Amino acid sequence: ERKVKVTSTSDEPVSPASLICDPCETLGACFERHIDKSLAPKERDDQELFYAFALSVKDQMLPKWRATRQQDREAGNKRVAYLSLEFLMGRALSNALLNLDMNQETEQVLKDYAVALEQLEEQEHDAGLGNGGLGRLAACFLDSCASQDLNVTGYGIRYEYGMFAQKLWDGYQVERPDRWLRDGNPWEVRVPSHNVTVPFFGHTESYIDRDGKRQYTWVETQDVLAVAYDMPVPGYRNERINTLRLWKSEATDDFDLEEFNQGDYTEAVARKNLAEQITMVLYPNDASENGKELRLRQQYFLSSASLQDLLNTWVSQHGADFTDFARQHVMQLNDTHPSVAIPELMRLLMDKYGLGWDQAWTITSQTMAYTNHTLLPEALERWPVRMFAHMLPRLLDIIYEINARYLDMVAHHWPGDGDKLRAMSIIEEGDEPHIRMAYLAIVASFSVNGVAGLHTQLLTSGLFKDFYALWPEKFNNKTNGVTPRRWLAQSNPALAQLLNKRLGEGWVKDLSRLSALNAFTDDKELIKAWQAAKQSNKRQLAALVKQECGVSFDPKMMFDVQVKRIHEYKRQLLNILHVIHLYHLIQQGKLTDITPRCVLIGGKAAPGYAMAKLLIKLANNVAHMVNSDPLVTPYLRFAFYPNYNVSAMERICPATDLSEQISTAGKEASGTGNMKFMMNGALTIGTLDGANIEMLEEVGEDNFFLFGLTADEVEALKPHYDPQHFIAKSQALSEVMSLLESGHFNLLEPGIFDPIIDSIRCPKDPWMIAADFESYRLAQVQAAKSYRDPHHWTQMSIRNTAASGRFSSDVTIGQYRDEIWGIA
Ligand code: GPU
Repeated sequence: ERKVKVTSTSDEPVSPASLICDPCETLGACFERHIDKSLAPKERDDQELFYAFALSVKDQMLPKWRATRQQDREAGNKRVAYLSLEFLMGRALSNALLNLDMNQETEQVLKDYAVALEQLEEQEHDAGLGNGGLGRLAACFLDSCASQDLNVTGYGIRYEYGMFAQKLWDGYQVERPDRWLRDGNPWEVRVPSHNVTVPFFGHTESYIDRDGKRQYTWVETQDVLAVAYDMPVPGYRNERINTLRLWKSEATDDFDLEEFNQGDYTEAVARKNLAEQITMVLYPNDASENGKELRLRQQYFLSSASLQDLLNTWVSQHGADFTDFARQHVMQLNDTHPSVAIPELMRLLMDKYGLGWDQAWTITSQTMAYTNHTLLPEALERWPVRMFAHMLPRLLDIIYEINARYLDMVAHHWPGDGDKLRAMSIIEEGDEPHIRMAYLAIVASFSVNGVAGLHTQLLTSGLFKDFYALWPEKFNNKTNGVTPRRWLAQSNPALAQLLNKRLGEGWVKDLSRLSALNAFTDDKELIKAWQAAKQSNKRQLAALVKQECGVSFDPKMMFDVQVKRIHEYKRQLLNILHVIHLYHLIQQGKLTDITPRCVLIGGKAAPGYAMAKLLIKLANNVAHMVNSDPLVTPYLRFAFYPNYNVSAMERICPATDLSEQISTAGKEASGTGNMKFMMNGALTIGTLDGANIEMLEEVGEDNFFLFGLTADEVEALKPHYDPQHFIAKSQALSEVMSLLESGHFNLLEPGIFDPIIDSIRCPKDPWMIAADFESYRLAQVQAAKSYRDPHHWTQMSIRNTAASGRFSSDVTIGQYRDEIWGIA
């Protein structure tokens, strides 16, 4: 008898009883059972084998998952909810096997089925529920929280369509839908017992209660059902399985009751779509808001469902006594995207549980913590008051009340200063008044953090200066990090084995141990092994680039890589101009400073971002010219990697020699790709921006190719920036501009790159491409020169890995834990 009947409390993840395995059942037996019982009776393809295998791995997690829940409940530990519109998880299988230490067992099991693990891994769809850095940070944080045995739950949205798939047509990006759930998701567990309903529209009414107090209700709402889907988040070899709870929107049974009552049954059922649309698709905008109503619906849906879930759990254990609630909870807001949680918590506490304003405000302002991820004005969320009034009328009342009380305080601090009041108000007045969500988040949070030293400094001295004057104690820095499990142990087995041999396995949990490598930088054997690992990774990437881009990369050449979202501030253009410059030099036979290199650029453009899309086209056209000139290809090859995503990065970062982190100083809040490359022994060519500054601090200037204006210099130059001056001064840039302007890269498509050319020549160019070109070129000359000394290059590579310990998300999460969350 191997099936165990499970009696579970409503808080536990359950699978259909027939699929629950005996906690003692081996992985192999479990796999056999799933092949037998969970798949349709027919020939098995790799996709189905993957599915059955993933189900088996999940089954192995279920007992631990339950135990974790029970333990947290019984211990009465403080709960942290990480609220985020994005969780860019990528694939789960290899990560689960690593964290659960099941790789050896897996190998044994799969032997019997004559299938290689890599073959199964390739079948898994990336969970692309995020755009870029912000979403991937949330995923790295979940791994670190579980690995450090912290009671942290991720709350997000179960988008049916994740980040779009990028295809290239004639060098242009085209978007294809990402139906990542089409073949089923073996990891998720639907938890109907946690359903909640989320209200929309309707209006507010007030009444006088029995005690003579005025109370408010939100009536005639259209309710949407939020259904919980849980994904397991296994800690690294520590028995903890945390939860990522993703909400799916569904129609309630009495959705459009009116229509049902009028007898139009089929029409009414079809209209369920309106409710189900909410979680249909991820908005593919990175660091820019687009003000769409559906997006606000998503934000409110996530915020309300998650808070109701937390409150339900609390009430089921403590009744409606909220005295200790704030001591027991923190809600970390991943940017302002879920900041509507602030008025929603006020509403639930007051309207549903009958608390007074003061008690509700104390609880709210003691539990909310806000992380800011950008200074770019186009990314700061502002919602039209009109939209709120229509969709979330009760929340608008509450926001007005929060603002009124807060502005009293501002008036007290700056007496008689009407401009200050206007500037700091949560409501931006004008023809179309807006709600400034960042201001709301600051006012209501006990902690406001930036994501790198420079970023936090710029927040407190610029964007949020007035707020810093009012509440200096709220502001703090938490420099980002990345998880060494996925980004080193899992994605770079060649290097990981080398590290294990030299340092033992402790580095996986304590990345600071990598600094011990510094003692071996003269060790010939290590250097040889280090080079061999990199070469082997480069051979694998070369095969992938050949397959995906049709371009042959030679592993003996330097691999120079820039992968990230396409954005003007990240300056892929600077990189492309440099490629054009090298191409031009080579064609002229000026080979003295040339080191053979393969340049790779990858990244998605927001579908509405014309300039970003044009940059992709430029990269592809330049790549075509470079790769089709046999005089050039011995020295230079250039490819654009399509559909860059988490799984692609797992293969790219271990094989990179030179990492491009070249944003205009002051614009990249932190960067996290920069850290993944560093960990994997790439050298960075970069500006003094975001976390680059801290990376440089750790590794030293001798092991980093620094260039460009500082953030202060960028600001100082702004009023009198004259690109023509910089172009005239640089022969290299002049020649690059001439070549571009001659139409050399778009002979059959005259004029298409004019917007790019104009942007470089425009005195208003906020990204100051021309100003930094010469300094960038010289840093590239240095990098090229260094690469020609493989011994020294490898020493620098080792020093980069050795210095990367500070950028483990374990370190970052340790700081969140101690300095914001206050959890053990
Ligand atoms: N970031 Br805002 C995003 O990826 N998306 C966003 O919508 C916003 C910020 C990024 C920052 O650009 C990047 O510098 C940072 O490392 C990352 O968030 C995580 O903090």
